Amino acid sequence: MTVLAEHHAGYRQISLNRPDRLNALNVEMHGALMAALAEAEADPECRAILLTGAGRGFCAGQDLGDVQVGDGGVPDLKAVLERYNALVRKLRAIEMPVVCAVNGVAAGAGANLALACDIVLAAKSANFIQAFSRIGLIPDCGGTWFLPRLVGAARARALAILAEPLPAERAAEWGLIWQAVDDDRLMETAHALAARLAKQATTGIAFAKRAFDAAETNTLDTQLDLERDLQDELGHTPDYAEGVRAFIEKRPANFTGRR
Ligand code: LHQ
Repeated sequence: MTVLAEHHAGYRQISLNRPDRLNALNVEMHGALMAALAEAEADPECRAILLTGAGRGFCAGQDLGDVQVGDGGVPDLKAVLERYNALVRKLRAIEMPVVCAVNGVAAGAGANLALACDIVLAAKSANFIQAFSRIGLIPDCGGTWFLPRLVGAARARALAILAEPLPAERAAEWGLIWQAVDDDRLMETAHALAARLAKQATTGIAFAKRAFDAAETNTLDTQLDLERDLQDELGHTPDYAEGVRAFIEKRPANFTGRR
């Protein structure tokens, strides 16, 4: 099984599982990961996802043994990239929060898959490596889009060109990720976060994801209209009514995530 899915109360842990290859992605793993995300999406009880890697690495990107290169063969990177693009689109569009627990090295497409998630935690010993330039490629999997937005143009370009490992703590200082966590506390921190998110008003979180992504190309004027429309829709959800009631009654809200 190249991807493992564990069910927890309210959320699923999805683990990349080719530890002897540092969870490098091959065709089978792409299929398994997309299927695990689709199953989580179809399960009404599942309101958050925790993505991580088995073993000492998070993900070393594309399995370089699984792409045709050289020897007169024409590498079909387009087909490979279509799979990554579908994954990134799914992670951004999935209507629930995705927590990524980067348990070890995240290289190439593995680094940028993590950045496509909503809240990224990393073990202090983990590194992010935009490894692409080492093999003559550019950051893909959304890298050229995510990096400058997260850390600014100067750092984005140097990360991409130099392909030097960026340690988790510096990644957090730079705003590439949310938090660097002591190695032995990473998974308990990530589980606590996923469990907490699964009890939040998750439709609101899904709409916030949509709004942030739309804001990347919208004018302020258009974005204000979008916020008005999304807020209006959220105003009709049971979670909004419950949130306001709970505030007035000075008690914790009991959210369901239902529309
Ligand atoms: C691997 C890999 C790997 C296979 C470690 N593949 N086996 C999209 C479209 C099309 C084409 C190309 O790419 C893309 C997007 C991309 O992701 S491009 C970037 C691809 N990834 C890389 O270039 C990273 C390659 N890996 C590394 O540089 C190192 O493994 C890192 C820095 C991640 C970790 O180094 P170490 O901690 O020293 O571990 P290691 O190198 O010894 O790796 C452990 C094993 O995993 C080893 O196998 P072995 O049989 O010797 O134990 C590696 O060969 C294998 N492995 N990454 N991407």
